[in-house]
Amino acid sequence: MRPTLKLAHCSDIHLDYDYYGGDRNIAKHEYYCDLFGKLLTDISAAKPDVMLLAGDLFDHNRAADPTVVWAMEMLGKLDFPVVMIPGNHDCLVDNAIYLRHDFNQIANVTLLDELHGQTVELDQLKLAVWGKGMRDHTPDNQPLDGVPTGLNGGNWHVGMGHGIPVATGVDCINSSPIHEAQIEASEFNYLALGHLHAVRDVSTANSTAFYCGAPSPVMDECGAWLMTTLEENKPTQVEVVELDLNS
Ligand SMILES: [Mn+2]
Repeated sequence: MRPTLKLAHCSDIHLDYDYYGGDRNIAKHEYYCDLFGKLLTDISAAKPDVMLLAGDLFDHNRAADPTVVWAMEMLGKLDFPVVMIPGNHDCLVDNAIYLRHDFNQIANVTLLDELHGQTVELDQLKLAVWGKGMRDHTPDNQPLDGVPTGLNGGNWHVGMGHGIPVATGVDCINSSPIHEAQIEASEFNYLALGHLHAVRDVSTANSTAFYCGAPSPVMDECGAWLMTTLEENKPTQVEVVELDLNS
């Protein structure tokens, strides 16, 4: 019997966003750090068993070292495990953030950064999480290429990916495509996706897969994250949690 698990799924924090210049960069730096703090406060209050961060914690690989160290400290203070993947904005190019700073040195954090994919097993939770690093955000980069098959029934299995959803039959020239057929073929109990800054259900007949949105509201979306519940003999449940930006 696997334990009932609560997965907090978040993504696309974009720390150190700096496309405005001058004083507005300082304001944006503070805004995104505040949002990250608020996100972690809300997630902690909901007492998840694990947090999944599906890419783009940082807006670019130029993120200042003090920002990176601060983010590492914030993650390290959480009293639950964190599993995370790089996104296209914090991808594994030369001198990348994740090459300059070893997130796997944080006791409760696992960064899945192998380019061909890897699985971390959180034994106490009977949870196996698969994901992979991203170096090149190009059409050839397929975040779900190489997902494991033949998954054992003794664990919960979660997959992570960072890229753009592509429906079957649609010609795609986008970088990092996540094809509907790949979602359907995956055997995961839940697929935690990032890259779209909006909540989106991309589940198929046999797979539950969601984009969790981003803490920063875009257009008419709310800042959001997802609380996903895995429970024996029940369908995977996904609850959208809106960030209260005024608290
Ligand atoms: Mn992205």
